[in-house]
Amino acid sequence: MKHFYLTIILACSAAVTLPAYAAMGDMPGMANMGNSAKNMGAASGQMAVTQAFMAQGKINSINPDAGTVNITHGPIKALAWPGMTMNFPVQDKAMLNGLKAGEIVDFDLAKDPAGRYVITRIAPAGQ
Ligand SMILES: [Cu+2]
Repeated sequence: MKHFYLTIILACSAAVTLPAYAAMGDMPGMANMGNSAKNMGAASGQMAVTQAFMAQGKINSINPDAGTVNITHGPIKALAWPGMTMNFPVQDKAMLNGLKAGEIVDFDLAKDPAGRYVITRIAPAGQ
């Protein structure tokens, strides 16, 4: 998991960003439109607040049984992630219905209680 190291760094910076992060809690489920760099570092143990990170990528393959989708995504600035190819679990396997390999998609990520980044929304790009 290439993101593990980065996740640790973000967690360590959570203390200084906590006030801004807490303010975001007034808008549960609201997609974070870009200016989230200073709000990142969603601390584990604060799962009452779910922050979504928007991303775009291309589907390489879909695994309905595992509930995962392999995506080559662009950089996700809010998470300080470079572009890469990786498997993402989806929140609900039904979200994979209708998706196709080769499709360009917009998707939202949120950290689950286990610290994994899970896709909470996925749709063809521009929809
Ligand atoms: Cu990635």
